[in-house]
Amino acid sequence: MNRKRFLQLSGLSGLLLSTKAMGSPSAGNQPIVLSTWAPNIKANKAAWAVLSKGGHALDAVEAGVMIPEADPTDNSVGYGGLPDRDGKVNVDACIMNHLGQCGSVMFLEHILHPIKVARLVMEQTPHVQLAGEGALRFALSKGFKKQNLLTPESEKAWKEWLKNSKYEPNRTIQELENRIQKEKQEPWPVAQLNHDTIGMIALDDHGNLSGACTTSGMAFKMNGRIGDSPIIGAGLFVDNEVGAATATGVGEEVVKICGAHTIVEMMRHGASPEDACKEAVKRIIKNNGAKANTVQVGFLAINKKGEYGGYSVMKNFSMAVRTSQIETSIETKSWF
Ligand code: SD4
Repeated sequence: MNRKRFLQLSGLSGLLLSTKAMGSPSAGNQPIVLSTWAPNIKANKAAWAVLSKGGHALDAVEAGVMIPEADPTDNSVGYGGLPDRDGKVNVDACIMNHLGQCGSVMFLEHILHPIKVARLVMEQTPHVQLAGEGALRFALSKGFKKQNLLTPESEKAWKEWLKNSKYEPNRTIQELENRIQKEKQEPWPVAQLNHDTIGMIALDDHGNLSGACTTSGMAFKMNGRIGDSPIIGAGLFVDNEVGAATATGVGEEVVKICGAHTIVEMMRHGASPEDACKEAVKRIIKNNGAKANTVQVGFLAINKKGEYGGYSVMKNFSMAVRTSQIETSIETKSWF
């Protein structure tokens, strides 16, 4: 099932365990997990299995994002991800814990769970980032097996794309709306989907925050292109004194404003999670002038108290939330 379709259905299937408004705190040190995009209710479930037993946020986010990484119907993360313009699926991922430790892999091929490799970079190397061939060699040395991440459906979508070979990550609101309508009628992968990375942030009942972000990147990107998702401070940032933030969308725009770090710093100075995300969105709007209403970027944040929020440039961005009281998805506010 494609993501936008799921989003429409998830409004029906979201479980409201009690009435809670977006942005309300989880009580005390009540755990919470927040993910980009409604379909990631499924990923939250895996994270919640860890958090609800008193487990650590780091283990929760790792377990959570492994769900879309292994899902062949998720065309923007891991296995089944749409390839670059050379037909190669290469993935980016990063992870960050409550101690400020972090690890990332980028431009990595053939590995089903890049998030696990990113965690090993954090835990078992003196480095923060490994890329390409070196990242692959490191993964293989740790026992990961090479795997073909290109599914027949993704290959078909790529061949379809080659007919025009137009790289168009930006869309007007009307084009986005049309795409959603089209997806209702035609099964994936007829439409070219984008912007569906999973960024997941969590607070555990020890009061610690962690986050993870994983993606196959923008569909039909140039070979070698790296987005925001594996960049600490862009696609993900965690400061255990303050909060955590993550991003999805056109990575170049997120990198230009150090998105996740900017949001955490806003929260440090007193902004609510939603307002901090909105401020980051405003910077993207400013950078893009008249084109701003074609650039989709969505941000999510949690603060140390468990308050959460999100904001996006254009509408149709959603977050999946799980606490002891709610399991649902919420469309965030947007600029346009
Ligand atoms: C990137 N931010 O590589 C990612 C793209 C994305 O769903 O969010 N795709 O720029």
